[in-house]
Amino acid sequence: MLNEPADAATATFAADPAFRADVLAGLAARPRAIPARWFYDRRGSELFEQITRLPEYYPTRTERALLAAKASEIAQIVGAGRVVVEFGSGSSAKTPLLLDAVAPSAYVPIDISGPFLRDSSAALARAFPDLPIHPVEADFTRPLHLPPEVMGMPRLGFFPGSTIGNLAAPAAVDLLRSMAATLGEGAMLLIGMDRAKPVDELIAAYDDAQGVTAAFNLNLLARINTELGADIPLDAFRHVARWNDDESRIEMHLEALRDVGFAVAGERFAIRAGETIHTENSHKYGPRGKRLLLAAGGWTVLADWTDPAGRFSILLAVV
Ligand code: AVI
Repeated sequence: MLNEPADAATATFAADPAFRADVLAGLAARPRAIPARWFYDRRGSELFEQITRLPEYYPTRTERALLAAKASEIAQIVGAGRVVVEFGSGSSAKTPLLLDAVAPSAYVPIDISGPFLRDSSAALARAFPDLPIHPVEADFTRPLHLPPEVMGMPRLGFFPGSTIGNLAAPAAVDLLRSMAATLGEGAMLLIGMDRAKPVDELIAAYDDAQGVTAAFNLNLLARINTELGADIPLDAFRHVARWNDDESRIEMHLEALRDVGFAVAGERFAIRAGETIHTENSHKYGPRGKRLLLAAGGWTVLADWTDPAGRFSILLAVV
């Protein structure tokens, strides 16, 4: 059933116009696709934190162990006294490991979510009372000015989690170039990149037995309903994770289980049974692909560390 017009109007008015535009354009496109960045409302961020602790989701724990194992090697190359600039810092869960290792002169977490940024900065300030922390609430995908307090200081960018993998190559290259512009001449970048591996391991990581990833994917539809005055029946869709070998990526989709019609912000859509809405790409890299991507983004690789099982890599690069 459609929402009352008054409800729809109120919800539409309060919604982020970029969210509204992406959803309406994405549902009208063929194939239908909505950018993955809209997963992360409060509930979506909570579900993602749960995903990082799932037994099947190897990236977070593998990257953390690798960072801990290579901390002193990283510190040797980076040297002390750089400003650590973390892109999309979120809960800053891996940050203490790096801050302990590289003895930075300051820490600049950048995140689009103000509340998240304030909470994680406060927690880090308690753990590192002598470290100057300058949070920046901003969209890190565009070049931005760092706080005046860190002007002229050498920088180390930190971009863990293989978040780069959520972008197709052209957007990933743009982001790497934008990071180089933000960090400036002589900067270094420490970046996590997930590796290609057997398909069954990948599918398990993106379609876990407890259904947390399914809830994360379906939460996008719940968010559309709440924020855009929509009436999408959630039970008409199921979570699908599939491997796209040509593109070397896991894709997440929401597949219609039956023919379904609904309205979003007053516009009507009809989706046939079996049709999907593509909601996320998570690219997995081979040894050369990682370096090529960084090179295209203006970065020269100085070091490339991989865990013993070959699941995940951390690369250090210089601009
Ligand atoms: C944030 N990003 C790196 C995660 C990934 O693995 O691509 C998002 C995610 N999607 C499903 N599970 C985790």
